[in-house]
Amino acid sequence: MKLDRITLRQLKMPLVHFFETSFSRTYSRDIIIVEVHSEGLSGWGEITAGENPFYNEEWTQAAWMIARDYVAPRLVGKSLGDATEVDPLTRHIRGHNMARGGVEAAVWDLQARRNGNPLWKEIGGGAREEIPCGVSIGIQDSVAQLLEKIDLELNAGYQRIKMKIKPGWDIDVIRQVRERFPNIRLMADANSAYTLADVERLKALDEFYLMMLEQPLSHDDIIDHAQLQPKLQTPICLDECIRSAHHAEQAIRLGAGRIINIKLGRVGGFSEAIKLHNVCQAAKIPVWCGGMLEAGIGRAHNIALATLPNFTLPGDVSASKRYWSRDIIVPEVETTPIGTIRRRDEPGFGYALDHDFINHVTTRTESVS
Ligand code: OSB
Ligand code: MG
Repeated sequence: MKLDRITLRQLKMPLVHFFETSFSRTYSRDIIIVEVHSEGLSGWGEITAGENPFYNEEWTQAAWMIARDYVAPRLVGKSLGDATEVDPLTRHIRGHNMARGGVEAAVWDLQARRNGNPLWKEIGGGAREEIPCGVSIGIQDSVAQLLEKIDLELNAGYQRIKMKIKPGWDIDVIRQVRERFPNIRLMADANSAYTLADVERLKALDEFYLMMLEQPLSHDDIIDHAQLQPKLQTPICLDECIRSAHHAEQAIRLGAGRIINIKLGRVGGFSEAIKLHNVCQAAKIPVWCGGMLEAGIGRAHNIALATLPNFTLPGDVSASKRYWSRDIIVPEVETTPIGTIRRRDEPGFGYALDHDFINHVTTRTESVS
């Protein structure tokens, strides 16, 4: 696989509804998509960095520069045996996993297309034909709005509800959700909004029998989570603090959580995501696929990833229409009435690109050759 050229495109895409976490509210996304050109074929990836460095240190502008000035130049002109060679070629770039991972995923897509395989087969997935889906529901302006949204998503068939929490939008809100929906699979994601000083408040959540509590403590902490987990009945799920398979090994060894959310970008691409998946599988720690408000390319890559065997819990990968009035792929990602997404059998990530629409929402383009 000779990599001839890498093109970055930045897209401006308004969300159909704002998305609020404990760290910020987003109305519109600035998304970078990556095209890797090779001998007349192209592979596509998406860089999942947010608009601000609040989820992790990455953000669109920085990711653009890292991809253009550090990742792409290390790959362009090289002849690769296969996509596993991308990670070692960019690994000495410290951090910036999303920028590295978006390009890495594009090379996997390219390889799948060259081999005429669906991406899920290329990465060794395919344990299931349909992936189980949940939804992530942001902090709302009122509890009434949250209840209405949950009702809507349950009616659409989604298998579990994740609600975002923060101090002041937690115990009382979850209590009202539980009163209205006593039997649903419910979980909460704090995005690092608490510290060990909040142990009593977090213990109070046990009464709501949540499936899990996601990343309650600092984005870069494992040790405090290990201290918190034995004090809670609710399983802790780690997100932000797991950036590599090695972190997962350490977290599991310390007992910092019982579940891990795997995000392709956060860990730097498919190679590392697969390693992390395997570490968790060996330790009997179930995983699920997280999301970063992706457009269609990132969404499709997540679907492929979630066909690996240990992705046994419903993930945050959901229908395009929950986020976009029009997605950049055709067809859009859709769910079945039982809250699953079917994997696709076309070569590569399995959906067609809507090039006209991509051009329409592109705000800048640069190529490295
Ligand atoms: O913590 O999982 C998170 C979105 C942006 C940043 C962080 C997170 C999220 C989500 C959204 O929960 C999941 C999705 O893409 O549907
Ligand atoms: Mg999370």
